[in-house]
Amino acid sequence: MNSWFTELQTPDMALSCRTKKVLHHEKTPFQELTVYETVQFGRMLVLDDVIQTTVRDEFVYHEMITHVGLNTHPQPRRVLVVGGGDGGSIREILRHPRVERAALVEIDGRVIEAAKQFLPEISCGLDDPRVEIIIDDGIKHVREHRGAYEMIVIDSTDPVGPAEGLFSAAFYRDVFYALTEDGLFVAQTESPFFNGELITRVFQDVAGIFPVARLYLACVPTYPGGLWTFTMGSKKYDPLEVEVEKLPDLGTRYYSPAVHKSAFVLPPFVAELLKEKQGGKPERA
Ligand code: AG3
Repeated sequence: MNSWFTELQTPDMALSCRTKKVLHHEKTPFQELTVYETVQFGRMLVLDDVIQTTVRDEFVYHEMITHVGLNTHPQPRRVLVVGGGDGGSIREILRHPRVERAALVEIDGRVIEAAKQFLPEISCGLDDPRVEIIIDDGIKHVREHRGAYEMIVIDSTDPVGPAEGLFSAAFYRDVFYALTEDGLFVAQTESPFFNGELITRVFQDVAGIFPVARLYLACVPTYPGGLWTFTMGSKKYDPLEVEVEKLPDLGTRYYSPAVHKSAFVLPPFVAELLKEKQGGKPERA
């Protein structure tokens, strides 16, 4: 068998993975959802022909979108994931002994169901008693919950279609108010090679709303360019001031105390995207 799934990562570049099988395919009310069995990366979740996660490399993204923030906040008791219906972020959040409640607000309930059925390694935390699953628009949920969470993880798809609003200044302002007075958020913010303008704009917006704004990196082989960015906005705690030597070992495979620090070391072409805005003062919008 010689079938390939190809994601057109930009109009001029593609990533192809050889597939053994289509395990599942459906049109949900929101998108087209496919689960492939691939040769290189194991099972792979694809939404509207865009790779969301694979069993072999998901640990990088899910560890890095959660543990950096969870270890920056001293008491992350209530954590919200916006998007992330596959459950990978929730699984990582539950590793933290201080977390009492992990809420997931996902617009497309079918993603959760498909992940439970076909990606058990990733979705395994979703049945934990600390987890609350809310099928709703994340933008609306965040707007309607004030001071409710110590940490919010924005585990979105690319900034097109339904996820576009999750990259807007108005949404980051709502996130600010949905957080406790010392809360912080982390959002996935795409590739520094192909989404430089977006990264600059998001960083500017976040630095205008939050006293602390930081960008960090991780390497995700199945995402465009391989190098991926995360943006953190924090009301009080600075991830660069964490005493990493004191952090417990949670058995993570990409994240570690040393990686917590090194992820913020930016190559000049990435630092250039932020210019003087890194750590920017709160000039509230
Ligand atoms: N969120 C999607 C990241 C963006 C991937 N982009 C791409 N392949 N063009 C991941 C969801 C995992 N919980």
